[in-house]
Amino acid sequence: MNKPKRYTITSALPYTNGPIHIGHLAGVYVPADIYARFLRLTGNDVVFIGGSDEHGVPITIKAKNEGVSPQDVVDKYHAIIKKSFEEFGISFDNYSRTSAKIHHKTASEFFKTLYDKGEFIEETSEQLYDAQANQFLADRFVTGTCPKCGNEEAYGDQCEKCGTSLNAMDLINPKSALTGNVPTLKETKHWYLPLDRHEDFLKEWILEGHKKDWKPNVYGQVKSWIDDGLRPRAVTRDLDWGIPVPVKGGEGKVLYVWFDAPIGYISSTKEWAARVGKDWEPYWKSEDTKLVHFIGKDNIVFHCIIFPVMLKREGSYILPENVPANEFLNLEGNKLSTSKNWAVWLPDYLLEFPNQQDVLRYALTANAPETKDNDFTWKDFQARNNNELVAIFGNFINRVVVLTNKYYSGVVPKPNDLSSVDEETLAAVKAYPDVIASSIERYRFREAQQELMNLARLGNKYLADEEPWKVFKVDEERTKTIMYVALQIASSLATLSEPFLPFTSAKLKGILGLRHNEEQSDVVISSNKQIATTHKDESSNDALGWNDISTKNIILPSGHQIGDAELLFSKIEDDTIQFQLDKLEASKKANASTSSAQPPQPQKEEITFDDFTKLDIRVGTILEAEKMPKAKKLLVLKVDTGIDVRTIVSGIAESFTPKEIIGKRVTVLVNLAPRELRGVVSQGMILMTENAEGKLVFVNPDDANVPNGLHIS
Ligand code: B3M
Ligand code: ZN
Repeated sequence: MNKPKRYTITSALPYTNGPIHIGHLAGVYVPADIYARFLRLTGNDVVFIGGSDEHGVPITIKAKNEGVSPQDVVDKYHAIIKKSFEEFGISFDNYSRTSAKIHHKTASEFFKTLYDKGEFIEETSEQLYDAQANQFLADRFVTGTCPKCGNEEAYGDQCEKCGTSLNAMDLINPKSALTGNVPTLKETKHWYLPLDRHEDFLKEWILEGHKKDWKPNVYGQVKSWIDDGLRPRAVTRDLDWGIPVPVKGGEGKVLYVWFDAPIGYISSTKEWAARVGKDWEPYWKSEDTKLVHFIGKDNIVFHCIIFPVMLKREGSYILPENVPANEFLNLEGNKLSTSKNWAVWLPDYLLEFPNQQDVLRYALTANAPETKDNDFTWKDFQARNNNELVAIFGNFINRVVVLTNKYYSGVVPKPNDLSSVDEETLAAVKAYPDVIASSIERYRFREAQQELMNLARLGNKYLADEEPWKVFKVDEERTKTIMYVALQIASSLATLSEPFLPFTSAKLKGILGLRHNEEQSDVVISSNKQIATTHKDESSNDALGWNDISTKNIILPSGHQIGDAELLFSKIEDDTIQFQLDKLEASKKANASTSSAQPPQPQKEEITFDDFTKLDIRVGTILEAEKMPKAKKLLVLKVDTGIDVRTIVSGIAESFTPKEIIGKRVTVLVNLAPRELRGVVSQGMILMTENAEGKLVFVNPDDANVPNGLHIS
């Protein structure tokens, strides 16, 4: 086994403009967590860093759309994201946020250091401007055609289709994302990081130094950018949300979000170190620390080119040892999309699948987009659970625990002479820690998890071949040996599953009466309920470590008392899966109708709760309907409101015949002041909206044809 090392593991800081979904989990957080847990279990000094990315245009746009301040947006989503990570068992040592004071200070000082060293170019030039919105257009404020691949929806800082990093001025046919206007040009001053000056460094460090150990997808992207020639990159923006530019002439400007966000890893490390009483500097500045960034493929340029150049030019930092970026995860054949609600959201999953964190972790790792884009389907999720976790892992453990309780009241029996099959089986078990470790160390988490399942398969096969339930009837002594061997496999699984299935591992250790090393995991079990806690740093004594599985002669000694059987996994039924598929189908319908309808009208002026309670809205039934004489649009209705039967004149005659609406259930505003229309007093109003074709319909949100956001009038 390798000598223990110091590791700084970072995971991309999610933008706080929405909750976490399975794409984030599969691409970044699950692999990073497996890696961090594994390294802790193998005795390394690990800090696993996370935090929220709270600056940048996506936040500002979200705030504008919701009519709230950017601070409101980040507060809301930071809390949601942080909580869902905790519940999902992502074992961050620290989860910070880029609006934190310590981050503003760290990022500001970093900029200042580079500025003082003359690392920036200061330049005034014409930039895209939206005169109507009174706003310079960079990053996601502007879209246009990518000059490299022709994608018409490229952003001002990056084309998500081909991954190219762009400057807003590079876009062909740029369009303001705020107003849809064609931008004009206006002069402004910015500071640029001259990446072109650092090509030699990047070539030597990555193209020569990391050709072998970086993933081909990462290496390939980086190589193609360097081969294309790098250009200076603006690191400041004309925005009012972000970290103020801390130098003269920077008034009213902020740091580019991709300048400050990666520094967030450093600030979060500082926050952690201060909390646990450690020195943060070795984790970022000592040559014997391994720095590893877990990210999605759209973040490669920032982590492999821009941030390393910043670190290098600052002068006192180490560079990443690896950046194992993943490709993208799709959902049921379509690209994940926050705006189209085409996603499986983590907070929803946690509510709808209580105590089943490990099932999602397992399915995402089994299908991880490590080398190419991959697809998540609910059917696959169900199959992974039912055919693998339940049928292989769970089944093996259950048989071992049930039989041990049945034959020996839960006491591990004393083995007799081992047969050659026993010897081979135990030798095979001992090989697993190294096999799995070797995959994890090469960032092949799918392969590693498959090996873990192979260990469970080995256990199942051993039981199926040795048939202790039959042997018990004829040879009790031999049965003891078989059960002893099977129990060794079960305890190995309890330990080796920890990085992948932390909740299951903790539960299984509980069942087997194994000590759960809290330093190695942050999951505790209390009376069947699974809770994620922040892990403690006090080490405990006799918990089984990763390497003990290969080095210890006896993993679970004879005489040791185990607990009662408890199911580790349960079958997921078809209707559970159908419910999820129906939810996605509903998103699809909502999208189809929203895109064909007019864009939603802006929200009206805010009202107080008291204003709202003044409205008396009831459900009613139309009892009678007839045309108002000489009025094309009006119908005279008799409506049962539950309080009374009243007359309401409604302007819906062009959309409905009287006949088709008799008996219809409707929503009625009953306390609207009576109005006389052509001599008939109307006592209330039926609430209506328009469907995708612009036809008037009754308010009935179950009607899939009614898009969200339409005015009720
Ligand atoms: N917030 C981008 C993203 O969520 C960005 C990552 C920052 S890592 C320093 O895709
Ligand atoms: Zn492109």
